Amino acid sequence: ETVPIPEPPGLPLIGHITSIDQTYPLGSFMDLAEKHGDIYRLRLPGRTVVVCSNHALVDELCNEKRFKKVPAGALKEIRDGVHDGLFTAYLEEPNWGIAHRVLMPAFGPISIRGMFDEMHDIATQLTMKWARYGSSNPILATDDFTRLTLDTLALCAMGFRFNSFYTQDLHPFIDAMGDFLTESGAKTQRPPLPAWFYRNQEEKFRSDIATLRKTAEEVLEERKSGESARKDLLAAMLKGVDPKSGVSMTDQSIIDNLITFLIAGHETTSGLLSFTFYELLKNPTVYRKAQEEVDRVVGKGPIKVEHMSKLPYISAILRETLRLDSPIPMISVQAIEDTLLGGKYPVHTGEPCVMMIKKSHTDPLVYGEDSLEYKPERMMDENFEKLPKNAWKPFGNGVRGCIGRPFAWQEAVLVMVMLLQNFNFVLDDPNYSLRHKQTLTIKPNGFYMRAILRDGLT
Ligand code: MNH
Repeated sequence: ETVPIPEPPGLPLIGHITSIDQTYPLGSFMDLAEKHGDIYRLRLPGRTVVVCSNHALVDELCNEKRFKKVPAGALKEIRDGVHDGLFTAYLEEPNWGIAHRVLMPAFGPISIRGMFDEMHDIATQLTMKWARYGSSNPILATDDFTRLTLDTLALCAMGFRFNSFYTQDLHPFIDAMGDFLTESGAKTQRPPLPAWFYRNQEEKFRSDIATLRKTAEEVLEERKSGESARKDLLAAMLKGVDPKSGVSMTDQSIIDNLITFLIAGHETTSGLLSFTFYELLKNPTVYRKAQEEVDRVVGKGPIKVEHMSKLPYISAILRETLRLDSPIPMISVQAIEDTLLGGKYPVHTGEPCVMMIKKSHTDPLVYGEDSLEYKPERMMDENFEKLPKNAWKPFGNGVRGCIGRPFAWQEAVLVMVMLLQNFNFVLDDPNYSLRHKQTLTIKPNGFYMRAILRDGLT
């Protein structure tokens, strides 16, 4: 017995596009789930999408025998700039497998530990800035976290310094990347008018892509022309040989992936840090416990790489933030064959389905009646390990899961520790409550805090 997937009422030709808020599509997807339930289908220009919002359905979509990643929505548009780079490739594209196998060791634990000093370098720039800034000036947290994550990635991945903390205007690459990502998102929300209608946007889009590729190419050429002892991601890509095919990555694929790391890694990690500080400031008991852990484990001395694995409460905090506010709240897959979701809802081959993890992460059947509350205790190792399969998916799924997870984790823990160690934070506006801003990812909007130095800087 099959049941058709519920569809909200839509308009002929343009379908449901008017139901989606162009500046905050996630909000519309969430509202539609409230109204139409844990599974519904939308008709958008040129495509349909099935949105799944509870744990049971997301668990099905995580079955890699039945579903596979499809670069949909903004990810598909980003392909114009970075082609079959890791993040945007179709599984079948040979460059995905080559880059995946060449890069996996470079994102492994040993290699990431080797990046600790450079991560620390950039994190120190942040603590210095906030210390000098003084406690009377409001800090737009997300902006400085974005400087931090971009500079960290560029330095650790390819030995390149954007110096975002030292320059008034951001590096042209950063502006180009921001505009490129915004336009990629905007393209998916526009009515399907003839191309000339959007020609100005298209021209800007092309010129931003050119800026991104030119910068990455310069970094690549400089590395190839000199003798560098660096053991970073760029070195891994230049020297690595795919054990399966015996080939190396092409220059084009290296450029695609250099840009990809910056795209995939900076907003996400910046969002994680921003949301975490918001939650700490809204949950004083959690904040106190976090600071106690840092003071007990690290104390007043400099943080060392050995401390990284000894901060269980900080880890639980980051996990709980990613549960409630995943910077990537929706993940797209497609059915490999015609299939039934939930045993009764037919989905046809190739149809895009969305895991709405922002919703499945608060499924009361998994997380209980208090699933909307911020409680890091539920994410301490002993509880975390007992969660049902696929109940926590902020880093995506299976072979297409996040390759940068150990990188992001080390950076986030390091920065949390250094900030809690050195400062007491307060909300600039005690009445501020969370608003979201959507670009490729989700970050807090208008979240200001103040940083009060505890003693001297460590
Ligand atoms: Mn990351 C894939 C979340 C940090 C590089 N990342 C994914 C996916 C999610 C994700 C979700 C799967 C997307 C999809 O299925 O379409 N990533 C995160 C989060 C953080 C993060 C929440 C930080 C917190 N990611 C990083 C960092 C890097 C990075 C840092 C780079 C250094 N991520 C990637 C790449 C992929 C990816 C590359 C694509 C992997 C693949 O498909 O092979």
